[in-house]
Amino acid sequence: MPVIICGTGGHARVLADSLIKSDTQILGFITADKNQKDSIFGIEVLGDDSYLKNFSNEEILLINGIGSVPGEDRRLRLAKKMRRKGFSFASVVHISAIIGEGVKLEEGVQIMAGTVIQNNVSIGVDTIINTGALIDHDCKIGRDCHIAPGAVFSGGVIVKNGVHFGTGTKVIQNISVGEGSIIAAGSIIFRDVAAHKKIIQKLN
Ligand code: JB3
Repeated sequence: MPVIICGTGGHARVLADSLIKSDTQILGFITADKNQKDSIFGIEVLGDDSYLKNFSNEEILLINGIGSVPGEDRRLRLAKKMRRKGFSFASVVHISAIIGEGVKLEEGVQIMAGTVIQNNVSIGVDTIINTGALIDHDCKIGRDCHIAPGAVFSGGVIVKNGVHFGTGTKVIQNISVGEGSIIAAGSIIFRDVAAHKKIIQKLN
């Protein structure tokens, strides 16, 4: 099915690039940014979310092009609003991603360029595995997580919903991370993290 990308910022452009490379038909972008120019990579910016009234949810899939940033819920709000209207979100997997046997990707997952997802990993709804992240065997990652660029997970890491791992985070094997926690960029995680914790640098 053709797709419409919601958002016109950096995250949306990274997704558009990936979709172009996999020959997905992109009908255009919709955005909340009134100053957005008319096209991106030669693809039309169609207007705001009201443009979707021209489509039934059986004709198109959406791409959630709003990035996930700690403390902001714009991405989640958009996902909820569009699903309430009956739309579904396509998953995006960059052609350069290496995906192992038995990997399970739920609706709306976004796997960026240069990632490696080893065998038997599962990734929940709308989670982003950003550029160059490495997720080793048997990791279970919940929904609405963001694994930022360059993060590295060893095998068997269990991550509940809504967790943010900052750029370059490293997680040793068999660690569990509770719902809604935020792990700052560059952290090294070698003990379990409870729900709703903020981890800066290291756990000692
Ligand atoms: O660090 C990396 C690699 N990526 C970051 C990403 C995960 O998150 C990136 O550096 C940014 O920190 C952030 O990317 P994003 O979301 O592209 O940031 P920003 O430049 O703020 O763009 C947000 C876009 O969402 C804008 O184009 C807004 O107009 C659009 N937007 C916000 N609310 C919306 C809505 N678009 C639609 N269609 N509907 C909305 O409700």
